[in-house]
Amino acid sequence: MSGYQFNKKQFKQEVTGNVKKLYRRTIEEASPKQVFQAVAYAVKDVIIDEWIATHREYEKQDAKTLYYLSMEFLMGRALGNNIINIRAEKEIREVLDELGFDLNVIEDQESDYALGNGGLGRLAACFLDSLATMGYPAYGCGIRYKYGLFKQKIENGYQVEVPDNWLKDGNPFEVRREEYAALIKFGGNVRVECDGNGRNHFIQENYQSVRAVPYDLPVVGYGNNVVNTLMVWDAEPVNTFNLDAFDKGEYHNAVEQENLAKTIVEVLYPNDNHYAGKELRLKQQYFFISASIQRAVGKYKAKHSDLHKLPEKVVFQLNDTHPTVAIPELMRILIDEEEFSWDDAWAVVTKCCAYTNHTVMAEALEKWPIELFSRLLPRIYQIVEEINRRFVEEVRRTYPGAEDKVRSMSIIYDGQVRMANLAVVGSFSVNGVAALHTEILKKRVLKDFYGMTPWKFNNKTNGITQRRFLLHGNELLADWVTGKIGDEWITDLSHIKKLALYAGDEKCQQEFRNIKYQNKLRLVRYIKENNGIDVDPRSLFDVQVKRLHEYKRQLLNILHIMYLYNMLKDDPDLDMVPRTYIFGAKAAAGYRIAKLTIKLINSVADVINNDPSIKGKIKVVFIEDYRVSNAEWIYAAADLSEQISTASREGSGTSNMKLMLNGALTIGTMDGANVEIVEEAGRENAFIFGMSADEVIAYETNGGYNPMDIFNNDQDIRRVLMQLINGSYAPENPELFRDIYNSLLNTQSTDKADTYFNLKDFRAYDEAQWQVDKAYRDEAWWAKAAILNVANSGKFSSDRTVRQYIDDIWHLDKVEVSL
Ligand code: 26W
Repeated sequence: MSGYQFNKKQFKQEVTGNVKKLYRRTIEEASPKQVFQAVAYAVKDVIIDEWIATHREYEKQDAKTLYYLSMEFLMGRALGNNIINIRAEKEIREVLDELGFDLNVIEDQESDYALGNGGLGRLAACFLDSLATMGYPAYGCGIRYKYGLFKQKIENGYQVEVPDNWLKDGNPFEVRREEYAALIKFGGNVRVECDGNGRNHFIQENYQSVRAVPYDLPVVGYGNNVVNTLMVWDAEPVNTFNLDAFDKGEYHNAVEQENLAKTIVEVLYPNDNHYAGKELRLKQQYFFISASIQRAVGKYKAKHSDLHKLPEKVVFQLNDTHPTVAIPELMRILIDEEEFSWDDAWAVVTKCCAYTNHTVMAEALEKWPIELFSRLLPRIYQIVEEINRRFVEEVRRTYPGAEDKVRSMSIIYDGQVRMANLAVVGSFSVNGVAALHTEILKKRVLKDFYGMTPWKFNNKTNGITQRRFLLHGNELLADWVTGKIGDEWITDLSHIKKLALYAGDEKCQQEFRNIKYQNKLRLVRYIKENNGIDVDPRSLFDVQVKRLHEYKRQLLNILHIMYLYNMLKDDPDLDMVPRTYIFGAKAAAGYRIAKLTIKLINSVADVINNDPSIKGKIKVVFIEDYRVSNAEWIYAAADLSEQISTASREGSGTSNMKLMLNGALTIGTMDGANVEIVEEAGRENAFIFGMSADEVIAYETNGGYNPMDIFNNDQDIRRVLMQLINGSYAPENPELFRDIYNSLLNTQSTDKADTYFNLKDFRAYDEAQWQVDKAYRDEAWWAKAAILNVANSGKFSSDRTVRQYIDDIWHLDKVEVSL
């Protein structure tokens, strides 16, 4: 399989040599951090030849190339993943052992590449892993943020954001590609010049510019010699301060250009599913998009003369609306620089661009005020106006007199540029990320577009890479699976189905339970070290890890814990399976109610964890700084996977898949990909509860519901809600959680209350939780159901997802690389 023979002796020499060269130290004197750098450079040496060979092969075959355009790539750590994918885990572990170091400790020295917020960014990372492993020519294109997603500290129960200076020790895997730098222009004005042939030329002048410099990061395929590239752009001033500018009195402009370069890639916006409308964000978008499109066109032109055939060799996938300026930017290049006619340019653009929608949350939809958009991107705005003018004409031709359709589909409307509408109009494919989500797009959010161009719409249910989330994250289970059914699952997860044979076998169940127990011990140690909390590894590990958002309903979970605690206080002998409730979640820095929910979870944890009267039946743990690297350990240890979003709101969810793959059972609503998870795992092996998407939407269309009725009629719920405002969990400040109370009941204003149906779903959730309690007591049943969850997770590999994108949208050809 692998084209090279891993040479242990040589690798060992390289590691010791690297420590000397980099730090003037012998290996005995080196710190773990220094050994990390030395090992990473040695691994890079192995990778680099494959990397060169891969791109030589792509050139030779003149293969069609995917450019996956995304503002976010949540890669996590690289070293461990790269070692696994070059298939040298065992050998490198041995080498390090011989040198007196533990590979796990060395891996722990690396910072996560946290160039993303959550689901969307991690999905992009999984896709890159699958594309490389399956041998398809693909680039990830993104931004080399100087600061990734903030690190989360919990102080006195509150989230505190700490800058993530992930590059401070340097990144051994990256390669700067100075030779591909591009110029990006902002602002100024557009001058129109008519030439002798009656053709208009559009010239942007008085602009500010920055230089975009790409850095390549290797994306290593699993055991196939393929190394693809994640290309992330850094910004530099065009000419650092020149006296020239000073002389011409352009001093001010020179300073501004320098500042622009400094700020543009400074930091990742920490909002997830919430659009803030910041000018700098639009700058970031245009910056990396213009650079990436220029690069793709430049690469194509190096080999081909006719840009009309660009769609035969290039496809751009737009990861949500964030990269949508790709559509007018490609128009600009074709028309202004390549002298295409409008129609010819439009034909090319709409054959190259495809758009993925990830969310139906209204507040996530990007809309830019015309004033801002046209000031920052004057030429791009002209092009968007013309796209819109022609599109509106087409709508009116198709539906004479239907001005409601013009209103709903227009790209420019009410003083704003609607990016989702632009993305749909300029793309040949529009996809949602789970079956239910795509249906909601077609029936509601993008209904009129679906009516007009139904052929564009398709579903691509998300997936995750089993190489990181089982092979790397859960070594014990991975080895066990391989022992039972062989290792084909690593590159084709459909094989994992064979495990079903063993689900009823008592000995296998025992082995499975032991593995879960070992993984729980690993997490228990982590929790002890990081939170100082003692957790019983024999308790049921109930896990909700994901971004903190009201629609994801961490609140429902913690309210239910408060309710259970009340029951236990009333009856300390209450017969229940001991549980550890594990939360992990970052809240956007400006999302007040989300941050208050973190405080509530920690306050409840404080009270419950320190109350001996409940005999340790409940523990609540909030894991600080939930991120890709510690997520791998949490999934491995989970018994129960909380997927409890308000139905219709979660696009897909992907932690639901990662937890399933690691043998956790799902408690969840019929939302996102949960629907398909239950279809695969069997409804009897999951705990489904609550309102359906249709019911939620029906309530909303009729103006919501009145949570007061529940508050007035359900004494237990009422008691829990009162504890939010009577100091039960904040004796020093009883008003602390008033805003949460109000969000549920809203006694003071006419705003809708409990818009996420927490109270409405509470009783159904409680019932499902008692079913969990009952089921967990039957060890054999639980182990069988857990094994069946693993066995039925085959559909949720990102390899399957990527295969569908390739067959239906990208049409790429597989490339073999031999050394
Ligand atoms: C403009 C601010 C902003 C930032 C990020 C708006 C929207 C986003 C993302 C689309 C949020 C996101 O990550 N969505 C998640 O995407 C996952 C991958 O498809 C899905 O599994 C999740 O359900 C969806 O919430």
